[in-house]
Amino acid sequence: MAEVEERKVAYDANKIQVLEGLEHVRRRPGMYIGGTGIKGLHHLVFELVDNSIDEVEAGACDNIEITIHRDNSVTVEDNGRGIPVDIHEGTGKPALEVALTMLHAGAKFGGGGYKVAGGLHGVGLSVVNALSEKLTAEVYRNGKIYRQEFQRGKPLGPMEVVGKADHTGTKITFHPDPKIFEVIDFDPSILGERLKELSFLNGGIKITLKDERKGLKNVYKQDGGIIDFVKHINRNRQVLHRPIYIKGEEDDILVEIAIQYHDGYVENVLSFANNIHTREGGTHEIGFKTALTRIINSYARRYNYLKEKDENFLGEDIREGLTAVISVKVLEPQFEGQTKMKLGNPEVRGIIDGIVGNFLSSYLEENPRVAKAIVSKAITAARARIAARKAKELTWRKSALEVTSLPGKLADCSVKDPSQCELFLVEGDSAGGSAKQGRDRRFQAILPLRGKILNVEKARVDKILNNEEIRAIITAMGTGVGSEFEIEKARYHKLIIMTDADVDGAHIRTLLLTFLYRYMSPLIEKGYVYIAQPPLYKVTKGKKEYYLYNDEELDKLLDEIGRQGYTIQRYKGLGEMNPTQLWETTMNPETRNILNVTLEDAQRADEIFTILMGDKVEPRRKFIEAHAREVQNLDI
Ligand code: 0RA
Repeated sequence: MAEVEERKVAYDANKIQVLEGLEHVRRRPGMYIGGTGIKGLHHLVFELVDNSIDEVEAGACDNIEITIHRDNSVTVEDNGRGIPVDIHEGTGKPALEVALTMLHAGAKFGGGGYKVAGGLHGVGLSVVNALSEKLTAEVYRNGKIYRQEFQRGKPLGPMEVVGKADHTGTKITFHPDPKIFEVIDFDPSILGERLKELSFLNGGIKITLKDERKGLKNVYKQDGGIIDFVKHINRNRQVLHRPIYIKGEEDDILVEIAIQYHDGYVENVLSFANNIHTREGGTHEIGFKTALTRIINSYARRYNYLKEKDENFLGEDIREGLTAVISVKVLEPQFEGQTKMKLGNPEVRGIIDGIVGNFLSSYLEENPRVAKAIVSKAITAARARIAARKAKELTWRKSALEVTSLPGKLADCSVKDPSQCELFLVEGDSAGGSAKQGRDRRFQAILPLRGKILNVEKARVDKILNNEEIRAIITAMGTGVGSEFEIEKARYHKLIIMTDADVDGAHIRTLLLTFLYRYMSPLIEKGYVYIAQPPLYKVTKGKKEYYLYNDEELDKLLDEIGRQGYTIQRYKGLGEMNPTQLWETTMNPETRNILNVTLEDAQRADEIFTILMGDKVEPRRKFIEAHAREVQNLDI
C-alpha cells in the first residue's frame, strides 16, 4: 500500500514537473534556443536535424530531407529507426508522446551514443514542440505509420496508426508559434551553411534542402567527408600535397583529422566536437597542435633541416599555410568558454596528441617529399618571423625618438574615452579633407588612406608591417597586430571604413577587411568594425534635396514626387560631396546608417581577395567572368 502510494506521489510530481517544463520553455525560450529572433527560429530546424544526425552516428540513417513549405512550416524527415512507439514505463504513454512532451525525455531514450546536443542534451524534440503552434510527428516502424498531432506542446489526441510503412524513419512537421517568434521567415542560406558543414562531417549521408516558396532544391553530400572539407576550403589555393587523413579511437573517443598545406600564409584550423563547431578551440585542438609542432621539429632535427645552433620552430611557423579539420566524438562533451564553443574534456588532449603523433611520424618517414615541403615552409616562416621582430624593434626605436608616435595624417578627436570614439578610414585625400572639415571633432577621428594599399596576400608579414598605410592604421588604433594584438589598447571602439561607392572603393574595402580579418580579427569579433553607407544619388526638386542610398529608394522617391521637374546627381565618389553634405548623409550618428561587419563578412572578403590576388589563374578567371560588370575597372 505504502509502495503504491509512494509511486503515485512520484508520478504526480513527475507530471507537474513536465507541465512546468514545457511552460518554462514557452516562458523563457531564450534559455533553450538562444532567443526568439531569426537565430532562434532557425535553431528549431537544427534541433530536429541534430536528432536525425544522432541516428546517423548510430549507423542507422543516411538520408535527411528538410523542406520549407509555403506557409513557413518546416518538415524534417529521416530514414533512421524511427522514434520508439512502445509504451513507456512510468507514464503509460507511447515513447513518441513522451519524447515530444517531456523536457528531459531525450537522454533516457537515446541509450548513450555520441549525442550532438550542444547544450540541449536531447531535449530538442520537446522544445521544438513547445514552441510550435502546431506539430505533426509521423513514425515509420514495425511496418506501420504512426501519427500524433500537437498544439503548443500538448497532444491534440492519442498516437494513432494511420497506414502501412515499407521503410523506417521519422518525419516531423512544425509551424513555429507566432506568439513566440518575432519573424517567421526561414532563410535557406542560413540552413544551407550548417547542412553543408554536417554533410562534410558525416561523409556519405545525403541531406536535401527544399524550399517550396522558391522552388529551390539543394543536395549536400560529401562522400570524402572531412577530406573533402579541407579540399573545399583550399579550393582556390595552390596546395602542396594531397590531404593527409588521420583516424583513431581510444577510450570511446573518436578522432578524425584531415590536413593539407597550401602555398599561402594563412592558418585555418577548424575543430568540431560532436559535430559542433568549437570556434574557441579546446583540448582537441591543443592536442593536435602540440603533436604537430613536436613531430615536425623532431623530423627537421633528424634530417638536419634544423642545425644544432638553430632554435626549434614555433607552432605558428609550422601552421603557416595549414588547413586542418579536426572532428572528435566524445561521450560526455564539456563545452566551456564565453560562448560555450570550447571543448573542455581534459582526457581528450593526450589521446589526440598520441594518435596524431604516432600517425604523423610514420607518415613523414614514408612521404619524404611532403615532409620536405612542410619543413621548408616552416623554415621560411621562422625566418620571416625573426625578420618581422627585427623590423618591429627598429620601428619601436624609431618611434621612441620621434615626439609623437601617431601618424601625421591622422586628424585625431579630442575625447579620450575609446568607447566614445570613432576612427574613419577614408579613401583619398580629397574625401579625407571633406571628412576632416565635416566631422564632429570631439569624438570623430579621420585617417585618409592614399593610393592602393599593398597586396596583403602576396606580401610577407615583415613587408606588411612596413607598409605606410597599414602602419598608420595600426598605430592609430594602438592595438598592435597578429599574436601581439591587444584589444584593451584600442583607441577607438568604432573603426569605420568609408570608401567610394564604385568598384575601386569596393576593392579597397575588400583589401582593408582582408587585412583586418587576418591581422586584427578581435576588432571584428568585438563588433568594432563598420562600413559607412554614403548615398548613391541626390535628387533636387525645387528647393528640396533628397539623398538616396540605393536604386529602390530612388524609384520610390520618384514615384512619390512625380517623374518630372527634378535633377538627379549620381555620386561616384565621396569627393563630390561638400563637408556639410558628407556629415549629414554619412557621418552624423543621428542620421547615418552604418553596417556592422561580422566575422563572416570579413571571411567572405578574404575569400574574394584570395581569388583576385592569389596565384591561381583559373578561379580568378571564373570570378572575373562571373562578376564582369563589377570588376571591369579593377586594376589587377
Ligand atoms: C530513441 C531511440 C531510438 C531512436 C530514436 C530515439 C530516434 C529519434 C529521432 C528523432 C528524429 N529522428 C529520430 N530517429 C530516431 C532507437 C530505437 C531503436 O532501437 O530502434
